[in-house]
Amino acid sequence: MMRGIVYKSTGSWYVVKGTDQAFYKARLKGRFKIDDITSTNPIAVGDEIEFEMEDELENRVMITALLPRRNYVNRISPSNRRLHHIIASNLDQSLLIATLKDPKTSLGFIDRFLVSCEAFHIPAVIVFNKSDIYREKEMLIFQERKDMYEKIGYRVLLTSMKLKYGVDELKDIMHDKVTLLSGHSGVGKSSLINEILEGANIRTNEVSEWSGKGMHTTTFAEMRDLPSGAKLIDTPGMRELAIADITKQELSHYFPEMRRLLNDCQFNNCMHMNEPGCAIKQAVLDGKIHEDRFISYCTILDSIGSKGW
Ligand SMILES: Nc1nc2c(ncn2[C@@H]2O[C@H](COP(=O)(O)OP(=O)(O)OP(=O)(O)O)[C@@H](O)[C@H]2O)c(=O)[nH]1
Ligand SMILES: [Mg+2]
Ligand SMILES: [Zn+2]
Repeated sequence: MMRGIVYKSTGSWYVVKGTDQAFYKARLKGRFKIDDITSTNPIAVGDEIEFEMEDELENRVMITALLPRRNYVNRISPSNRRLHHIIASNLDQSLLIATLKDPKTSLGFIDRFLVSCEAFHIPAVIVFNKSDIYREKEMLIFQERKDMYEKIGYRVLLTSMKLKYGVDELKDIMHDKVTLLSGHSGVGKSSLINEILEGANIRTNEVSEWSGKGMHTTTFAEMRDLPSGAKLIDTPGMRELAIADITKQELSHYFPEMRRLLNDCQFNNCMHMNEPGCAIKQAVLDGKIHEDRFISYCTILDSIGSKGW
């Protein structure tokens, strides 16, 4: 029996790196026990696993057990809303790669992402990439967003993979850590890894003209080692991020600027909509909570069904 970490998962086969530092192509043992039947994938990138040699000549192995996960991020499966898909596990932080142009990342998407990270207790950093194509208008929006998010405790970066701007700061942030890269298709996640990991040569693609959203170039999540010992996980771009497993009641706990004020609401089950004596709504009126963040809160609240989603 050997131990290792999953570096790539296609759903039907896997790449694992053993503690011997060698890479193996792996599949799941036939009767692999799945405890969590609401997940579409029993094994995800970042998982620590046990495996056995299956074919020594071809370096093929069989995954026999999954070790407990420290944490994970998931999203609702696009094909079945009752199931969720585990994107990656055992993470130290999550970088949201956003863009203000070609394609445009909406504020709503950023806020949903931040809520997910808060719910999973994974620190989040927001990176605005493609600064080289921002004009005055976009730079003003960037400055506004940076102020808004920094005020509530998130780190915000401006980068350009084309001009290699901000790369050192990124390397600094990633040092020693397991970092997940997320964001829409075409924002530059794979370009970022290519830039940080010279010679990585991950396929990237022009953002398609017709949709403005980009064609998916990366199709499966994949982990890469950095010389510093850090690990970076590239993921396929996501168009939509669902909030999995969060109830209406707990949503405001995942907005840091609201969390601080929750005890001041008159009702302890206040959802900050029409209740009297609501400290959150007062803070919005006083300009202490940004209106746009409150709008995101309302939109997400509305999208959560009575069962959590
Ligand atoms: N102008 C400009 N273009 C960039 C920058 N970063 C990436 N690009 C371009 O944006 C396009 C998409 O980049 P990718 O790295 O493939 O994007 P991705 O996020 O990995 O996309 P998916 O794999 O589909 O999720 C490519 O044509 C890149 O060359 C940047 O900082 N500035
Ligand atoms: Mg990619
Ligand atoms: Zn309230």
